[in-house]
Amino acid sequence: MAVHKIAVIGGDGIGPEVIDHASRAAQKAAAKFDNAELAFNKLPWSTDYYKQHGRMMPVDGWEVLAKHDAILFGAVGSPDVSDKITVNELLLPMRRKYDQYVNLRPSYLFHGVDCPLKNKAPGAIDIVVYRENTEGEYAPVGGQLYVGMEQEIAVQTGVFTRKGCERILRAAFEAARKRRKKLTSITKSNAQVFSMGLWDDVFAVVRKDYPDVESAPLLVDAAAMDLVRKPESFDVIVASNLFGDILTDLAAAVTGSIGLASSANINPTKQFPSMFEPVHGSAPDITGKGIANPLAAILSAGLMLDHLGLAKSAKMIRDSVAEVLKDGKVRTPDLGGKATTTDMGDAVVAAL
Ligand code: GGG
Repeated sequence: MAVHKIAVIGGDGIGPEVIDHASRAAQKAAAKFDNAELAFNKLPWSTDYYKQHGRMMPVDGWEVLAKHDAILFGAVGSPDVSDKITVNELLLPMRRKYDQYVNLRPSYLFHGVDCPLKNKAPGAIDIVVYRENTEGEYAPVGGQLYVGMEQEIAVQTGVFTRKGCERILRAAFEAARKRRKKLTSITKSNAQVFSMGLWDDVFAVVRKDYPDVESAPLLVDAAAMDLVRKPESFDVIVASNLFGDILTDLAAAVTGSIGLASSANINPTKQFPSMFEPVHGSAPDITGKGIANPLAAILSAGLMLDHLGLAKSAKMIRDSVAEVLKDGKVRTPDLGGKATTTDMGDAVVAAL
């Protein structure tokens, strides 16, 4: 039986609550459908860890993580410690450190989920966003001067490299080729003429290698409007770090709930471990109430199984989630029901 080593970082808030269900669903699927074992290594790195140790992870944290085949991640963020620490000293550096330059975020309108838009049949919305994940607007480049004074200045520099643009665009085109062969490249290059102008230039070069894919550039404001007006017109969307983040929350809303939004932070070379996490954050408002929807985390675990080459179990995770949603008996409050996190986790595990 093949053994895959998985680092599990539940993190903060509802992170540990949902990731436990993702772990057990993935473990059952891998054993049952791919004869594989997942060896979980639970790591307590979180805001609580920071409060005890003064850092989000141990000094040798990166070496520890690198020994795993994949990382399953819950969420970070806490009302009592700044995001400058929680998000910026664990989650974002991980994406850069392990060169997880593809942030793949699917949005699908499942049968049994209420769509806030009128007349949308199940499956009508089926989008994958390829978000650039290591540079762009999230580059940790900038600074502040005259802090707290009237003349205070804050500068944050977006970093766009030819290599960075090219590799995410190529990854997105490859994905489009395997789907409905349609790609939309998002920028705001009419205003951000230097950085996103470079993105457009690279897009114009790369698209020539994919004549079989219908591709077009679109400004981010128009993309936001079209995601509400005609989301079915999108197949693969490729976007910068910030725009990809914003558009995927919007795509999650039009497909029913952020509680269904999964994501994979992929290092395509497999030189370093890839990381799989729900799109949602730590949700302090519902932490400890046992009502968080674990499906985003479970679907993220499915993406992890696929990345590990366990294709049958990955498909069964997705099919089981689809079955539970279609059945409609178990719905967490974000889906209009009263079920608990455990009810939902149990339903998926039973369906597997
Ligand atoms: N599970 C996702 C999570 O913890 N998100 C916190 C957050 O603020 N992430 C920033 C980002 O993904 O761009």
